[in-house]
Amino acid sequence: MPMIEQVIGPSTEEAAASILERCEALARITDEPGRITRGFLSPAMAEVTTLVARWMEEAGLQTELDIVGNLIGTYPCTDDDAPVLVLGSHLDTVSDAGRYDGILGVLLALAAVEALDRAPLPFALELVAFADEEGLRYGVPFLGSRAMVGDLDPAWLRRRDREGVTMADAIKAWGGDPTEVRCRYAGRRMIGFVEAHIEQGPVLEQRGLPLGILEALSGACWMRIRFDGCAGHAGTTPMALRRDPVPAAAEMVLAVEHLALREPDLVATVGKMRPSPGASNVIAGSVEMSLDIRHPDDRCLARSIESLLDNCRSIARRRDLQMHHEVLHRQRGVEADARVSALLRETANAVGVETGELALGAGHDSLIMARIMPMAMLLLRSPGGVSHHPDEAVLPADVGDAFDVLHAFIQRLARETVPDDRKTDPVFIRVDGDSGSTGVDLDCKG
Ligand code: HGY
Ligand code: MN
Ligand code: MN
Repeated sequence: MPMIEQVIGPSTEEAAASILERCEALARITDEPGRITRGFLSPAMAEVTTLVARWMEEAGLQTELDIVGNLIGTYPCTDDDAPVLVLGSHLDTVSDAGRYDGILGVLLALAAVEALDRAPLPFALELVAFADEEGLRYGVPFLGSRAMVGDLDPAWLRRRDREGVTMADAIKAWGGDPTEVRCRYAGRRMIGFVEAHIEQGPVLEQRGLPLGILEALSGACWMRIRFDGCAGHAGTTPMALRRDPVPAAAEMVLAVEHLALREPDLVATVGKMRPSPGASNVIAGSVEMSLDIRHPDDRCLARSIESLLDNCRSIARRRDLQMHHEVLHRQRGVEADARVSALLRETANAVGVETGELALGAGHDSLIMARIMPMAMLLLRSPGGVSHHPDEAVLPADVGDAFDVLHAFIQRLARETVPDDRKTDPVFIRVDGDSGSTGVDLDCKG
């Protein structure tokens, strides 16, 4: 297999400018005029997916959409059993989002692949643009990557969006088949999944670093909690006779804050709260809240969840209310793969880019892809630490650095990936069967 020659691609500045232009082009495509919002299988998602697919094809990739709308660009490779490197991130957004969360990771990877200029690689390379990471439409995250690893909870298919459309019907209406969910990489040999993503926090900026290499991602739990009381007339119902769930919810929100302030590294957020029936002159009959709670250590996360639920039960008893809760998403924390991360770090050093190591509280598709293959993340500095907000930003120079590192990483991997008979390959694993679990390391460097 001819080794990859040094391909003269765009300059770092040209690449960064082109990537940021494309981020702007995608930012103009939204389901909510005036702000950036793209939900699972929405019209805006269809439009950005079509545009990114065109860019992928112009870069020489073969494109396809899987059954939940993930866009996959496959780099030409003649060997069907070649080990696979997967790059990418997500194209969907939260509501009123920034321009870079997810999108920048897809476009950085695309630019790095484009710069290869169709040079042959000794491994297969797939660029994935996930259809849903944020969980905006159905309240549960990572639909794209979960479907890709063959782990989409069938109960989730019955979840309804605000218009009452089930996830299964949304997938069918889009042209997919929700019964077809299976691990895309079963039986394949995997090098790993490498995701470039903005840090979304203040650490790299505080340390004066342009890029970081992920150490670990926090575990998380998304819950729905509901207090049921008794609706009534706001004017005629004496205070002493009320069973009003809204003050109970207020107590619970403060309890969430107190617990997270007390417990180091715990973060907990009530992002949604909806009294029902939701009229100003009606005492609510019930109030439903979201709870997003995260911690790097899973035992501490489990303890914190139980402590909060106990607190909710005692609030409900004291106020003569009913309390119900449903765990929507529960994900243990994950460590980045040491070998792939080392290759990323060494590559950054070799191209003269300083990096730091950091653990993240944000959830990423890497959490899910790590279930079936080695995972590593390249993080970009977030000026002001702002994300999930229109003021989300990146520095063009950092985008240029990330492009250089990703491009050089692919080239370095190509140089180090030699035919199996010499067994000096970087780590490859084979994904076995439907479980999507990983097989035994075929071989790896010391
Ligand atoms: O919620 C998260 O951390 C990610 O942005 N989906
Ligand atoms: Mn996000
Ligand atoms: Mn993201």
